[in-house]
Amino acid sequence: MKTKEKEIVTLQRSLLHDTEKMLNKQIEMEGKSSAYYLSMASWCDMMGYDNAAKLLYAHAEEERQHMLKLLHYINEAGGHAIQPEITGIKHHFNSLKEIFQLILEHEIQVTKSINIIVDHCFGVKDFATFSFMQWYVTEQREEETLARRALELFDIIGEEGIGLWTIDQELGKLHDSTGDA
Ligand code: OFO
Repeated sequence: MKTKEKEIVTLQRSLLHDTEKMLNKQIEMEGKSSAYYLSMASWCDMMGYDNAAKLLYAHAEEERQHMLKLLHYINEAGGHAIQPEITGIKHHFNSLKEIFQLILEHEIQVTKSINIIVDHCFGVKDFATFSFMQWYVTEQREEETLARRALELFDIIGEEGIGLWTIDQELGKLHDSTGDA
């Protein structure tokens, strides 16, 4: 590339290389979340947990939006957002409760990853990305809370008799009350 062209490309970039790499890793994580929740939704659908399935289909769609939001941000900032390879998604689950346990574990990992990016951005004084990432910080708080609320239903209601049916009904209400997953 000629020196002049190089200068222009450098001027167009407002993202540091490290930050771009971290955001691309986060794209992959959000893409995996989307595929993971779609797989869970399909399992719930197949098992007849209609409300859990509805909640998880919506959740999968939301995660895709989280991925796209990052993708657009990177490209707008002069970087190159990479479409991630998604493999190794789990398709079989032991129970409805296991699904929400896995979701909580997964969301805690996502929160950690977001916090690392936020900490990095603050350290390198990339305040634009720091500010952009605040939306994800808030979102993670909500998503962890939702998974915890869902898990509480198993303790409060119990899985015996019509327990699982009732839990599925309550998951539907949880979904309606948050307006998302
Ligand atoms: Fe994207 O918030 Fe969950 O993973």
